[in-house]
Amino acid sequence: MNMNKKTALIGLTAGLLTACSSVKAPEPVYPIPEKKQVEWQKMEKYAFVHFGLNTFNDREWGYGDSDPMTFNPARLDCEQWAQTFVKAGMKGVIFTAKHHDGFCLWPTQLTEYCIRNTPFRDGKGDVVGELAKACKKYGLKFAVYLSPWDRNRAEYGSPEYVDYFHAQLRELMSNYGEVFEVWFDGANGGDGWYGGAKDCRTIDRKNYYNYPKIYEILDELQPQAVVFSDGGPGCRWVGNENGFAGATNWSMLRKGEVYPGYPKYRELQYGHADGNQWTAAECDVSIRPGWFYHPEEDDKVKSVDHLVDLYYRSVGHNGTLLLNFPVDRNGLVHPVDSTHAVLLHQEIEKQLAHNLLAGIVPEVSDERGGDYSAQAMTDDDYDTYWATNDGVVSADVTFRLKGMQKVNRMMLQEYIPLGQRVKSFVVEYADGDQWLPVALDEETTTVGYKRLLRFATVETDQIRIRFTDARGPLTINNIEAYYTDSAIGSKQPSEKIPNGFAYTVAALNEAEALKMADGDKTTSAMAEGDEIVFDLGEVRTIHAFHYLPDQSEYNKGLIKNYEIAVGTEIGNLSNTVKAGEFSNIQNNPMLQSVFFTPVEARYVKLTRTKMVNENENMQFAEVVIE
Ligand SMILES: [Ca+2]
Ligand SMILES: [Ca+2]
Repeated sequence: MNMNKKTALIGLTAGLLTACSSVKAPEPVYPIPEKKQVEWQKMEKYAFVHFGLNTFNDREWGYGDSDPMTFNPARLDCEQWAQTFVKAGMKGVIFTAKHHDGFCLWPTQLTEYCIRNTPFRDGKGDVVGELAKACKKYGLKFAVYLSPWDRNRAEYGSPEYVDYFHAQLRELMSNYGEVFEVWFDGANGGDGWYGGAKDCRTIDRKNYYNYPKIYEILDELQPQAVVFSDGGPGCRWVGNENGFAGATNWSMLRKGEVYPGYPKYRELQYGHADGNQWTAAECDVSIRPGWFYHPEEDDKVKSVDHLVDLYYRSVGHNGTLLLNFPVDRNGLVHPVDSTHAVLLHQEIEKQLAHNLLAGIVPEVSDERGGDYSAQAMTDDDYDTYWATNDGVVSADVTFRLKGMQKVNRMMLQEYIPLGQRVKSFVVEYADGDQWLPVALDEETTTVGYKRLLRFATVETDQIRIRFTDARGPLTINNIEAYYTDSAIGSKQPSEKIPNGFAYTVAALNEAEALKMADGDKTTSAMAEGDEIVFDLGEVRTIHAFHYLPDQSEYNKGLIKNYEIAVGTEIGNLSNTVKAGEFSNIQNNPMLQSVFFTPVEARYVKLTRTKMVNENENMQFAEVVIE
């Protein structure tokens, strides 16, 4: 435990200098990350490369029968990849050494289905080796993806294949220097060529590959590597391939619960609040629609705007961003892809360039003191943090700015080596003599390694963060604030109606209910009584309720105060997830969005506790539950 040693050392040094400043560090709140997991998270964004036989056969998942003779990139240049990634601010790269088709991009001695039997460099090529070398030269970390599923191998499904896979891992881990991560894909078993059998094979996803043995091999050969799989153990899949984590995102999972192909994978966006194993989220996404190169996707590369938004919702949601580049048939990163990736990096650098809080010592409502004082939040040192006293799980942090300033971005970090703690917080700004919350369109619950907030611009001379609940004393190591006039990737409270789950409303006939779910702002549904219950048809994980009031000239049936309760059974809707006021709805009846801690529910009950006009029935132009 390097951490404890270091803490002890700090305590000792302080004790020698002045006896009174030797304040004890807060106890860890378990689970805590291993040191290598903290180092991994600090990488923040790194590249993925999908390249192989699929690239030359226009496939996403090769069946295992593509002819190795088709693999022949004319201008393969791993230095071009590495230079691109460095310019795009990436700290490393993960390469598909073997995808599901079983084809190996290094000269393995364990199968003939590999780069030795291609025309590329007369069968003497080694893409894994070339990339490892280029990474070293350009200061990038290197890692590999090795598919457990193998649609080429005749023995797939039998114990012999597992021996083959372990030997393959051992070979790959022995010859290319240190890797920072090993990526095991959750897609496993199904149709394949399987040595010509062309059949369908299912495996026991939990036990077939003998993962304990795999971890043993990795501990022996690459102890610093973080192991990716759907449920970790090193880091986890985020539950989608769109590149974002939930705004609420715990870096923990309940040990042993999640396995490759876990059916409740959507939970992985949020983690398990009561998890007992540190397994932070990695957000994988391709810069194009597909993971492998397809020429018809040259004009479908994700826009810079889209990529910037994803950055805020991955790195800024306590995850890492793993951005995939489908290397093309020449063996190069396509120029459109590299341009967009570099612009993403430059845009983030620009938006978060001038920290308005640098060096300002905030006022705090509680302080442990000693090394754990308020100035540790703005000293630009990752390893110093402000902490509250034992037993204090809520506190206010108030920054007095240098005069009136525009602000619309914030960064918060808690000191994860001691565990993830913050459960909820509110960001406010001073407006004259009152404090108002900033307007943002996501919940402010967890912080973790890093939380980035985008909100409607405020002009103020004071910013206050109210930490309202935590799993232990607060340990905040960094807070920053910014203003940007760039609209790129800005996700501020929008007029756009989001997409949500389908629902029915028992109290309304079908035609009336449809009016609040037709995406048409001009049609409204009316509901009598004090409450309305939405049935999602099945249990879903939900985190938001959006209400677009009647948009007609008279804005009928405006709800002023509300209560939202949820449940899995119609008879028990007692779990109130949020109650409050739709502020200023009378003057500005725009989309009202209520965000809450993600919860499993089938039924959502909205209760009107106050109407703008008490004699009117509730009206809804649209209701979206997501
Ligand atoms: Ca600090
Ligand atoms: Ca409508």
